[in-house]
Amino acid sequence: MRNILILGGTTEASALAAALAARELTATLSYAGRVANPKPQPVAVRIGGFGGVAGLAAYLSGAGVTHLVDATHPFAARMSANAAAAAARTGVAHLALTRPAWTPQPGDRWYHVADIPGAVAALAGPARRVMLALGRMHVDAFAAQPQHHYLLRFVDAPREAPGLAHHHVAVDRGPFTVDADIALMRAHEIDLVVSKNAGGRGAEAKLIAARALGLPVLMIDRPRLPPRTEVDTVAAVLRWIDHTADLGV
Ligand code: 3Y8
Ligand code: NAP
Repeated sequence: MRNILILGGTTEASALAAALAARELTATLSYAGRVANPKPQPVAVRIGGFGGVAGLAAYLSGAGVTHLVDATHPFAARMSANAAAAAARTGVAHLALTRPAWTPQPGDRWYHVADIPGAVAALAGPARRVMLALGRMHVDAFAAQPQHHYLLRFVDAPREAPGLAHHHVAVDRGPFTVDADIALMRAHEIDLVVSKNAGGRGAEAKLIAARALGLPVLMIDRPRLPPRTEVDTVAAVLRWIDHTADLGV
């Protein structure tokens, strides 16, 4: 009896949940609980942390999970590290569903930085109008460069004002569209976009909009993740589930 746990929070996780529901396979999608109203799913949903590696291992055993699919965001490095460790500890079959990193296209003006601190350091210099499309969790780091005007985009309205002297908050959840992102950048006279190299299509609109407007992009490279088997399509996950189930693992 297959019992699949999806670590979710991405477009790919939702697509996998839909495919598993269509095949009437037992599956649960897990959210961290970062936003007020996570997207409804056609499978069971659980919300909240597990309590580190030990908590996840206990959950896997207690819930009789047979397959663990890590479909979290490429920047959710702690969750992915915990998933690999808990799968190794319990022997539960483990696979990552991720998406290829974006690569610069003709007309792109990308400047790569290694991480959030690197992006903050790269913003030293005269005041600019910066679109920080990084969500809510890293905004405070940019207070080290208070000279800029920041356009922030959050999933939920902030409970308290972000610690940036000059900012505007746009409350919106993706997937975003190119036309809307072009209009947003024009309305706020943006001259620089800061982005994680998330990959996928849900956050890509801002890169296409920046290209159309000839704007530079500060691209934050992905954190290192533990070694694991990775696929980048739902079909590959379904084949893996069928194959590992046949092996009785
Ligand atoms: C809670 C669950 C789906 C999933 C949709 C994807 C696409 C739209 C684009 C910009 C970039 C950003 C952010 C982003 C996108 C998808 C995907 C994606 C980027 C939801 C969701 C949860 C979250 C958490 C949220 C983070 C934030 C990051 C906003 C659901 C809507 C910036 C990542 O306010 C907060 O605390 C938000 C926190 C983690 C990163 C951060 O550090 O702030 N995602 N986003 C998940 C949970 O609780 O476990 O409601 O759908 C999901 C999606 N957001 O099923 O359609 O596949 O990634 N999410 C980034 O890429 O840089 C926005 O603004 O251009
Ligand atoms: P993270 O930093 O890697 O994880 C921190 C802790 O949050 C984990 O140790 C775990 O707590 C909990 N957690 C994370 N993802 C979880 C999940 N899917 N289910 C249950 N608990 C989870 O993670 P994050 O970057 O904050 O991401 C949180 C969520 O937002 C994930 O669903 C991720 O896919 C989504 N997301 C993140 C980004 C991003 O930029 N980071 C972008 C888009 C979507 P315990 O240790 O207690 O188990």
